[in-house]
Amino acid sequence: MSRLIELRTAVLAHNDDLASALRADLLAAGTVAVNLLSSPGSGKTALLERLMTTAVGQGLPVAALTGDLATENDARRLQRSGAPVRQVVTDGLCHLEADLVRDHLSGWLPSGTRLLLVENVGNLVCPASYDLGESLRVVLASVTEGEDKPVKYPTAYRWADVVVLTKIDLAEACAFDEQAFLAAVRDVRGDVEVLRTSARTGEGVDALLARLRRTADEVLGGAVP
Ligand SMILES: Nc1nc2c(ncn2[C@@H]2O[C@H](COP(=O)(O)OP(=O)(O)OP(=O)(O)O)[C@@H](O)[C@H]2O)c(=O)[nH]1
Ligand SMILES: [Mg+2]
Repeated sequence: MSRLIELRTAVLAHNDDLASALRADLLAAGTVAVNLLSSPGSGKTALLERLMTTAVGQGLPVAALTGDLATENDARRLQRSGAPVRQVVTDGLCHLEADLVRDHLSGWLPSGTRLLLVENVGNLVCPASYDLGESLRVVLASVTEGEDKPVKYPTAYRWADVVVLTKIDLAEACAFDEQAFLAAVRDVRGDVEVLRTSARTGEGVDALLARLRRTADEVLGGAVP
């Protein structure tokens, strides 16, 4: 058992080193990466498609990497935004790692990209432990999953910079108790910012994009086009 723990610690430490180097390279190139985590089907791709379509309309240079165990379905959906998108097929791996991200960006990421959106594999457990070189980590939860996910999957929420509640158009139909959800988030992550969105109606998409732009401004130390 202790050998297994040592091995796991070494793997994570190696990933952290690669992620730090990747973050430095991205920032030097004027690119801020955002890592989006959630359980399967929480609405990452649907929200990203709307967000990226809006960003393209505003002239903001965005690009996306999207990770899945199999299929290129999500890349095809995101490409409808008009922005550059690349699928990472993990072949069974339940999360993205920094070297996978680095290798898929190499020779592909268009220069001048300001925001790189990385949709992680749908999973609230493993992705939480892997830094991907991001400057902002966004954890999404949909109203259809119930209110207690933050306390059941605390590791994912503990490292969230922003929490996004998705599918709020369905909240009433699901009898979703938003106050209970917010209390669960607070239990794990204090007063982290929580944004409410619906990819169906578009509610909250502008606010999320503004939040990501603000991070890019702050991290890059200058106005984002
Ligand atoms: N009503 C409603 N449905 C949504 C919304 N966002 C996503 N959906 C639906 O929820 C389902 C899953 O959405 P996806 O965007 O594929 O979720 P995902 O998190 O990317 O899923 P994985 O990549 O498989 O982890 C799809 O049927 C979407 O149409 C929303 O805001 N409102
Ligand atoms: Mg998806």
